[in-house]
Amino acid sequence: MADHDVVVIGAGFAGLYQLYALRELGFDTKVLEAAPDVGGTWYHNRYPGARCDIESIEYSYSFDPELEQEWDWSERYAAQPEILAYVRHVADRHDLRRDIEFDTRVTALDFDDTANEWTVTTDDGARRTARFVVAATGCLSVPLHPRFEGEDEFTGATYRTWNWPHDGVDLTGKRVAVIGTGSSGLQTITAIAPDVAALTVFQRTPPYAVPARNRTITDELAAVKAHYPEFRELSRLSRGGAQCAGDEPPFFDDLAADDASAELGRRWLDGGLCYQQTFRDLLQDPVANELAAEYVRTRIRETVHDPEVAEKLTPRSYPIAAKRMCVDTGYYEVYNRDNVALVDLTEDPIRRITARGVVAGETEHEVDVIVFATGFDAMTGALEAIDVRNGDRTLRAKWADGPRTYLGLMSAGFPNLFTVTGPQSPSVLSNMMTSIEYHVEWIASALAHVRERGFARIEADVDAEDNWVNTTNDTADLTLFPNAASWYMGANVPGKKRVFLPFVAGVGTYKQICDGVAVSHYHGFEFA
Ligand code: FAD
Ligand code: N01
Repeated sequence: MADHDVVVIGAGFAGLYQLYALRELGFDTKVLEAAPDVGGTWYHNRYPGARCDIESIEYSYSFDPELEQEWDWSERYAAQPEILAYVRHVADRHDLRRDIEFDTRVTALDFDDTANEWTVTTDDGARRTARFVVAATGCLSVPLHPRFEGEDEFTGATYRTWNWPHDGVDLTGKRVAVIGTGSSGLQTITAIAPDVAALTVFQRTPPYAVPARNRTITDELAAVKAHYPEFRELSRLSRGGAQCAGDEPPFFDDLAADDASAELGRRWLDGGLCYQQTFRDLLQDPVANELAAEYVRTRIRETVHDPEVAEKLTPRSYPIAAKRMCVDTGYYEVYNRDNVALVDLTEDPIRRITARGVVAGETEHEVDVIVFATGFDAMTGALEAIDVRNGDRTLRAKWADGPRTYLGLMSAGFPNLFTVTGPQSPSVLSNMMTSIEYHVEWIASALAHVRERGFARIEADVDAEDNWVNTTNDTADLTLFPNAASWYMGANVPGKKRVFLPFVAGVGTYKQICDGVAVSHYHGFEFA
């Protein structure tokens, strides 16, 4: 008899809700979490300026209608402390901590093909068994830290956005370098620029950033609360798991040239990631994409006073939104400050770090502090960090040429192991809360089905998986996503196979497929 019905790995938004959902169904569930507390992303990423870029009204749980009514988000995009407070509140409200073991990292999962159970090994050497395992390990939970020559010689302080000191850091009057200009870098740069003595930004690829137009949302929130269930249902059926001003975007070719520009202007003024949904085919039609990209480039030129700096900040080498777009509050304006300098690493690559600072090209930039905002081994990193085995088979070997899953939920050959927002599901291309809740509920229903029928195992069928892998790759190939060296493609991790990782056809479509699979007796899954 296994120690637990289910072991869930991770106590971020996904793991917490999975625990709640399985507990409701009477499964004996244990959550193992490497960190000392709940929150996942929002526990770890405490850098200055950290906040969500999906609107808080949408980036929140829907499973608890009373919580939905009681919780008041202060801003359109809540800051990290508020989101962490929310996660903690949910954990307390549902007494979730009693089934969570903190400071406990899962290092290995071993499947016993005869007993149909997993042995879960943790970093303290303990082992426990579970009939099922749910990996809620996060898509952006394994930080990437490229090693720069000489890093250990640096005599100043170094910080990483993904594990910023909990008591904060006083950067007042310091000379600071920030390496990396993705979402984490942008938020950090914008937040610290007014306080530091000098800020040097090391940029390898300029991002496309759209204004957040953050604001307090008392009235908006009240209006949504009046019909939250209907609001959530629309999000679940939408493409991105969140709504964009409630309308269906037009196809680019259906618009006259002036109307297309006007639409971009409207989205720009609304602010936020809906900009990338100005045209339904913005990521399929290169002409539409270029128009949307050029619109942003023009805004950069208008905002940044020094034309040379503006040019360096202007993204040209990849389609807009093919890398994750950034949502900013005054990012480009930062470069009009006298205390901010931009180093373009395509002209002057980082050669080494010295005792005094960062050498890029021929110049040594002397600083007191270096902030690394260099990203994550996304989507597969956390799963592949665990030694997952079934006899001679390992997940790492199976995924060496890219992940292979059925629906992003299971991988053939590894029965009774589910992933929440796994590769080949919409996950990072969506409002993650919508995708997390959908997966958690789907997995809970599947486990209830297994139990009701008296089965001991559920496993993805190889043919179904092959079809799904082909579908996800083929649909991605119809888009402009593969034209960017992005973390969606695994391109930011040296040696990682370049394969487009998420399912591109949208949350609503994906839900219809997975709902259909479930009602057709879990077509494509084998039970024993
Ligand atoms: P996580 O929050 O990553 O939690 C996974 C947990 O698993 C972590 O606590 C980790 O410690 C634990 N874990 C991993 N491996 C192991 C192991 N082997 N053993 C034990 N524990 C383990 N998404 C959006 O949709 N909107 C946003 O605005 C948004 N903003 C973001 C901002 C930042 C700074 C980052 C980094 C990501 C953001 N994301 C956003 C994505 C975000 O990761 C998800 O929205 C969401 O928080 C993921 O929740 P999760 O529970 O799936 O994973
Ligand atoms: O990471 P990133 P992130 N030398 O990979 C650069 C979510 N998120 O943590 O683009 C020099 O985007 C790298 O350069 P390049 C969101 O989904 C959301 O910022 O690879 N530079 C890039 O500029 C996001 O997409 C929010 O050429 C190096 C940067 O480091 C995801 O998390 C906030 C380098 C990494 O950017 C990841 O964002 C934060 C090197 N060796 C995160 N290696 C919100 O706003 C890497 N870089 C909600």
